[in-house]
Amino acid sequence: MITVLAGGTGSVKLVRGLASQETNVNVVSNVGDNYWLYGLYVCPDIDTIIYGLADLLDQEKGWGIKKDTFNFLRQMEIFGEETWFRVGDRDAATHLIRTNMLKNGKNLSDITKWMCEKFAVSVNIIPVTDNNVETRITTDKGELHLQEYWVKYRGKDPVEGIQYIGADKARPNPEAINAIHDADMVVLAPGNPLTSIGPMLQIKGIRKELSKIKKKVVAVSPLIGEDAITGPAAKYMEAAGIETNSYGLAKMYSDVCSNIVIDSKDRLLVKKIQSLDMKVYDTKITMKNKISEDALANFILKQVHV
Ligand code: FO1
Repeated sequence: MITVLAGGTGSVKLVRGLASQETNVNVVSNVGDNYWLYGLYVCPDIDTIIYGLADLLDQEKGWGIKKDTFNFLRQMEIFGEETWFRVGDRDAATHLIRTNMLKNGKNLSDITKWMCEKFAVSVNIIPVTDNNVETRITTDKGELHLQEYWVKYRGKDPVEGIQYIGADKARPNPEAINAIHDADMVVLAPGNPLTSIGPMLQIKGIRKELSKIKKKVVAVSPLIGEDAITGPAAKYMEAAGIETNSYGLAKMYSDVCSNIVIDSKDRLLVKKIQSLDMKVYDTKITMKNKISEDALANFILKQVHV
């Protein structure tokens, strides 16, 4: 059994690769970038994994449903609402039904299970917590929700700090704890270490459980050289005072993880990372198509010995 801690568009490709080769896959999903929009509860990381596994994901954008229409959003614009967060019509149905179920007393875990059934997704997707955790980015505009920083202001402003509001009090989902505890291998997906994986590591119970079984934990780097393969990971790492390369990542994860997969182009970092008492594996980590998704998943399943 494999458990993947996942968040963001970088994670879905690896989850897809692993799920195509291993039948028993659990995904513990980040909730820090969940966002309330027009009274609807949007859970981008949960939905991206569900859509990705259901073959509905808009691959080009990395979020939302492929070939979705935007009539609902157009109407909101006519009503004078802000429309920078591009929710498609079919996607809006997901948020609407989720919000209704929450109002009727269901928790996010049960709703996510129900949704997986409706989308015929057999991977078990577990929100890391049913409590509210919100990732906020501090800039000279003040403290912004991650979606405001990244989507509304296009991630342009220098980052002064990152906060995880509610993470210290959040109760880890017991199912997430079990999925970590019982797994043969736990994979920290190549998501953004500060805004996708980071919010989950801030939840004490999750961090503690991972540190107990850290020999079984494998991180997959989202960086090659000093740059993230996609997205603003390097920018956030720099703001957090973390060296922006796979060594910085390894150091950041070193209390919860004993194994790391880095890109072969970063082989020169191997010795330095080994000095952190970590096993280092190198291969091609970019996943541009199904072949490379499967190749990386296969490498993790066959070559990484935990
Ligand atoms: N990302 C964008 O860059 N622009 C958008 O308009 C946008 C809308 C959106 C709607 C639903 C959803 O689930 C995700 C959406 N995303 C959008 C992606 C999201 O901002 C982030 O990529 C994730 O939160 C990072 O994990």
